[in-house]
Amino acid sequence: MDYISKKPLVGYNMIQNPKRYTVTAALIYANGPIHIGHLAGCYLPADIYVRYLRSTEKDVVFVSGTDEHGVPITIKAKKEGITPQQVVDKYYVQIKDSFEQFGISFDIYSRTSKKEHHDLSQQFFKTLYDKGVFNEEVTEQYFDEKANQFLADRYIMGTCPNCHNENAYGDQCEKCGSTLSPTELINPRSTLSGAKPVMRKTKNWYLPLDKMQPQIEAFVNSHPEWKTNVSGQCQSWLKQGLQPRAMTRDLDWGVKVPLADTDGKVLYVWFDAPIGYITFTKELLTVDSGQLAVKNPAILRDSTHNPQLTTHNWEPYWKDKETKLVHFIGKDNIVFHCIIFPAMLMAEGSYILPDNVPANEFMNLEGDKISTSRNWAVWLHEYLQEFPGKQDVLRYALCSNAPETKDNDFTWKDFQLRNNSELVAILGNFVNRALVLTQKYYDGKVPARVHLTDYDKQVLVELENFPAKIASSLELYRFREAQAEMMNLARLGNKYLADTEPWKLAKTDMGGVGSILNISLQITATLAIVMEPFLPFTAKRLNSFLNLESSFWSEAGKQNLLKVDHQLATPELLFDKIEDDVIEKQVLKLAESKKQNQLENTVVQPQKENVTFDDFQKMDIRIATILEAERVPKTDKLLKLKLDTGLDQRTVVSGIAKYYKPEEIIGKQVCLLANLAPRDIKGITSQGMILMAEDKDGSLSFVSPTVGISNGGSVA
Ligand code: B3M
Ligand code: ZN
Repeated sequence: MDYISKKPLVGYNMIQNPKRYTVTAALIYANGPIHIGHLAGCYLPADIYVRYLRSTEKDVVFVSGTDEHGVPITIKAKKEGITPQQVVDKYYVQIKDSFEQFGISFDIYSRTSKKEHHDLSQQFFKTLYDKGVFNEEVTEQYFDEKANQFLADRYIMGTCPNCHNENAYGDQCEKCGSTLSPTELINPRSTLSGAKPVMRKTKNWYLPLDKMQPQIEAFVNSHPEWKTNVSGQCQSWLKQGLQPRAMTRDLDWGVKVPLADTDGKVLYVWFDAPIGYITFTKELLTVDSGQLAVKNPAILRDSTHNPQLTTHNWEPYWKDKETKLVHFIGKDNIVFHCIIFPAMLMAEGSYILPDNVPANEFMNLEGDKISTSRNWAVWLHEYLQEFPGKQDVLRYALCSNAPETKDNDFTWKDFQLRNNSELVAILGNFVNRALVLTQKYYDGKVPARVHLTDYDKQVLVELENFPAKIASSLELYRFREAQAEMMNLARLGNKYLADTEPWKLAKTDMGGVGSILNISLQITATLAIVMEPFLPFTAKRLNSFLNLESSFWSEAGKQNLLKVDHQLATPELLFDKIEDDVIEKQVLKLAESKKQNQLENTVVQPQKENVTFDDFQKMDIRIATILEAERVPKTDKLLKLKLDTGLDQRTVVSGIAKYYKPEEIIGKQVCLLANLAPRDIKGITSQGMILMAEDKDGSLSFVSPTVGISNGGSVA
């Protein structure tokens, strides 16, 4: 295995002054719409980071797309009764649209079902195969005889050997987070037919992670700067000892294995998906009708200066050691991006390895894990309909609470508070006061700084320091901290206006007013730059109020970002208050969804033990009519009923008060278990029991004859 020994064991350390950046965001499965958890966990931090890099004029490509292979897609297709291709076509469009609407500014958003991607993945596989990297092994795998199919990954479920969760998948236990292989499951069952699978022989190709462990360990250990949640997971994997992992599967949906006699076999989805990052970069930077689609000014500048662009332009982004490769993902994808994909890249030999993998933990919703199957989520496409134009509010609330170091919780109350007490009361309020006062006293023209107090000078110094503070948090992937610092700049402005009260000073010292407003406007102009990564839509509006083209980060903090006499446009409010009823509606919607789900998931009670006919015969069930009904005092469940049973008139206490009002049920015919031994209930002797039908949610309804029957008629 000389491809292993030739590699140096050190030398992967963090890149200091990268020439360019390749930033990727996880390729989400195209099997459903996306929700706030996706945004908070991966796409929002990635977008903030990339927008910041573009603002600092870095050469960066931002690459993502949908993962259109793997069992999650075929399972969805089966569930919806459509083909896998129809599933991915439908969700690709919806997912792409949601990202666009939220301003996630990918340079390319592509899909793994494209031919170019199949070609590159096959070529990658073939290179490893030709180098002799894989172990070719015939093993026994689970096979579903009913469905006539091997059971890879999510086609098989069983009990997790680590935490005993009975619903662990063949590739992963979602409860304890451990990664599994199907043969480790206790009591395996097929998710296709429910059948107990049998073992059948099949050939697959394994990546020998065990043999590569020293090299992978050296790579991981050369990155002590990685986030602790990321290094923690890597170390625990390495400690357990890496195992060879099959890079092929017996399935018919995916990238075909590029070897002879491999019908019915495809590449493992976690083999082809990360290669998608490379394919999409290639697609982006391949000149098509002379135009590059990138959003980055640095790359665009190069491309206009260099009309000789060739199809090899993508290569530096994946092959030059001075490129910083950063993968944004959620925590469930850590092992694939920190161990398995790097191992593939090492074995291939011509690519760079990730410099950082700033994975987030999970975002919960109102104290409960977000779940697609339980419909416990805030869906982005629904949010857009219900809060049109408020994308930045959600971006802000999610970033404020981003699960950067531990799982965190999104609540609608917090969302409202972030909007009303921060965006409206601090940022919006400051900007609005600065702009409106300038309209009022100076017809919207930037006034000069005439004379400066010590306070004014101090504020200018603080202003100058802000961009670097925000930038250093961003460089360390601390997005919450960075955004909070941005808000502190607005706080500084707010306090400055409150302390200096230019509206009062206007009566005595217009020179002072000019200085204060000039400084406030310089703060506002810096805000427009430093808020852009977090609040891109708001930054755009603010620039239009300031009558400015957007500026680069290097301009931020400067004292004369706005020149004296520069004409401002008429301002509007940046944010507006979100009222209680709007929030209540959302909370109610979630409660509804929970209720619905509980209903759907209530299982029908299993059948009781058998009884003999004689046992049944012992029960004397009669038709009776309710003559009187009243509530039993001091209880909320019980009604005291007087019944005509045909045999006698008697009293029965029944727990139906939640479902029936006394006056509604007089005259109603019911079934009575007449020979139940009398019991004392709340001091009343109850002679028998009324038969009730119970629904899934516990609600009760009488079991009554459909036509009138004489009282005392027996039920058998
Ligand atoms: N599709 C898992 C997911 O959607 C997987 C990510 C691939 S990233 C290369 O969470
Ligand atoms: Zn488990």
